[in-house]
Amino acid sequence: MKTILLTGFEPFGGEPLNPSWEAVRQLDGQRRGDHQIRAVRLSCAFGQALTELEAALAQHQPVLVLAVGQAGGRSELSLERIAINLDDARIPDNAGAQPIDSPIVADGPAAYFTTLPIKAMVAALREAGLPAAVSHSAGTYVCNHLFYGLMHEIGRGRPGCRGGFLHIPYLPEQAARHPAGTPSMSLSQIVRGLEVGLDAALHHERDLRISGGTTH
Ligand code: PCA
Repeated sequence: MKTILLTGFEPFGGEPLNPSWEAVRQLDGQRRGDHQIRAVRLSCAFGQALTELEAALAQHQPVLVLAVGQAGGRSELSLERIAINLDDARIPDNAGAQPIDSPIVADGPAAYFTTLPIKAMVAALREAGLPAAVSHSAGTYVCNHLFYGLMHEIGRGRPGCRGGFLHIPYLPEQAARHPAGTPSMSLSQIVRGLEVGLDAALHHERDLRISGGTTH
């Protein structure tokens, strides 16, 4: 049976939990069609997260990887289009490292694009009543680092594997501890979003030609 690898992160930045791990862990062991889902929890640490990802890729040999991370303050499920070759940490990671303006892969390309059909995924999510959008920046912290490393690793020797990154909002219980107006999404909606998004990714070998662009 083919494997889908989902990754989530441990908590960081003083949060008691990370919704990315809380969501992906619920799908561990489940099936989507003829694919089996495996969920792995990664450290929120530059370098270490990639080492753990590479071990999971070697162990599970997935045909599809969806890495997931918390993007506190965002209100939608954000399908990331592009990973850039840059670490610039606003806060130290969980190992205390705070790289500033460092390349992730020396001599690597400036950026990689996702190989998931993100437009089709966004369309399916919105059809299912879940707010979703294409995002053109995964930031410059550990999530972008992991996304870039994932696409670099796939490009180096995993031709049958497609990969991408999903940023998700805070859970309501997290938003309740932040200033009024901070957006959130329930865990059940995020988990449903993962299911709908994965089904769309499995269904669409090629992406839809519909606009997901922005003017700013
Ligand atoms: N979000 C952080 C790193 C881990 C996570 O869940 C980010 O967006 O970079």
